[in-house]
Amino acid sequence: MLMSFRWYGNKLDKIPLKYIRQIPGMKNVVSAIYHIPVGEVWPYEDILEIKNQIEAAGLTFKTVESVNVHEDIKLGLATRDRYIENYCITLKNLAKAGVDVVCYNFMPVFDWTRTELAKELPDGSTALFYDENIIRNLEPSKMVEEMEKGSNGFELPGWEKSRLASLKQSFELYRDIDEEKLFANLKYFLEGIIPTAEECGIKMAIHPDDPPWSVFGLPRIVTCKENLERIVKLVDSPSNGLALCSGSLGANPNNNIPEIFGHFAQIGRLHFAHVRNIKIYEPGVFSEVAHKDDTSSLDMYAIMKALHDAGFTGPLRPDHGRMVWGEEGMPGYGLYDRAMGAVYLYGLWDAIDRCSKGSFSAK
Ligand SMILES: [Mn+2]
Repeated sequence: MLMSFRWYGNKLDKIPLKYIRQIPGMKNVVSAIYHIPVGEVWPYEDILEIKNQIEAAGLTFKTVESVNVHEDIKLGLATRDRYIENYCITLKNLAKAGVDVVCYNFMPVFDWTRTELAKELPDGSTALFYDENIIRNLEPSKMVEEMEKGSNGFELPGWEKSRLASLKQSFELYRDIDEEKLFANLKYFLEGIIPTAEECGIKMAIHPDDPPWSVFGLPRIVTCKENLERIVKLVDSPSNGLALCSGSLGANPNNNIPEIFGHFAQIGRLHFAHVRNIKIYEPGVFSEVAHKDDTSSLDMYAIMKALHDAGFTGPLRPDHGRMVWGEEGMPGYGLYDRAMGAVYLYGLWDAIDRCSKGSFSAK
């Protein structure tokens, strides 16, 4: 397991790399190039620049989240081939800079969705919150406004203005796309990029839909074990893998998270792990919470144990955190609670690892 932390680059992220370096056990940074429009090639020089910054801070840059997939690819439009070609060039440039895992998602129009970005929890901290009852009565454009209002002035990943400019038109384009068509468009995309990924040693990792069900009537397919199994078989290659996210998949209590993580790690298709907790209040209503408290719904120990038992060596990050201790930052991406989460997971891993060896002596 390679303990990792997401960082948005020194223009967008106010957390300095030297602080990230001070989190015990932290080794690797997950980042991306943010100023290139989706669908265009990431220049090698730009990748090298961020890699050099990260390495100068004593950390590695082996993992990218995300190289976003152009909407024309998800829609299966004739223009998709140009964007797939560009995607392949970006993969080659990333590999040349030493990146070996690339995360992406295949959610139509919207990325992750929440109804509140600073829901106050009983201890006074705030966290991201989702209520299906609110979504049901909300216009998508109103949703975008709410997200913008709660963003603390940050441009939220997945909610970039450019992406949401033509919302109405996007919904119209998706009117004829059902889940089967979306699967077919994903297969076409994978057939286009996986040979290049194989060639240059990149492992692709698709992130689950968040939450893992249809939102605003749009199709969503990265939602459950059955669909994940189907996705890794769309192109049967070790380069076609998953970025499993406990908080995303876990919002549906029918998903057995430790079992799903263990299974895909064992068959060599888990390339990236996001491990965080949520509390489900009722079906379709959940809050993000601390990695461990008395009320959380997911068993972090069981997830880490499943990864350890499978010999998982890929990058793992604490994913989102709450806002605590008066910190003001990008919702979900403050320093303090993510650091606490990372250290909790590091501690679990340490204990599991030592127990598995029957040796309790400190190294
Ligand atoms: Mn995630």
